[in-house]
Amino acid sequence: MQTQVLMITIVFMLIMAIVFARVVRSVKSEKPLERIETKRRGMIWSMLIVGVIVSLGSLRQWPHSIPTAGSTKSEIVQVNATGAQWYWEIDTTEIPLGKTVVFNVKTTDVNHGFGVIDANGTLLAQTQAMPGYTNKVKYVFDKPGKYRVICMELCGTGHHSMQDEFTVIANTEELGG
Ligand SMILES: [Cu+2]
Repeated sequence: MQTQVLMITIVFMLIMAIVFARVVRSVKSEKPLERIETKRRGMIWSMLIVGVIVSLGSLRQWPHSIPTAGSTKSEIVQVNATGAQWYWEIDTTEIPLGKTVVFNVKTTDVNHGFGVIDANGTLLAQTQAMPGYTNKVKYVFDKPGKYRVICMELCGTGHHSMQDEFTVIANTEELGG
């Protein structure tokens, strides 16, 4: 998707550059003012129309639905994560590969930032842990291995130690439910 957006942006920028160059050229040539004015109006209208078409075409699919990997409701894995100063409590250490996981994120005290990162430290999913709320974030893990849960909101002196981890396992038969 990012590549598509980049391509659309580049194409659009090229069109704009061509239009700009043509406008500059038409201003330089000493045509009667009226003709230039008509041309300018035509260009503004065509740019508007192109803009509307590109926007409608590219923005219609947004916001993205979260990939559910074809999971039915019973196949969705619920994981409860509770933040507190200064630890995460996650009710499982093993998560199945390729299934939709819903993290139900809570806090027992102050605001925390629930973030799931992979072994390279890339942030994969995040949501806020807020007093009085259960915030949900969905994710489908497509690589087995170790993942870490970190806190993404400065929540006190022990903030940096607010980490936990879980393993994504390919063979879900090993999991006890
Ligand atoms: Cu924190």
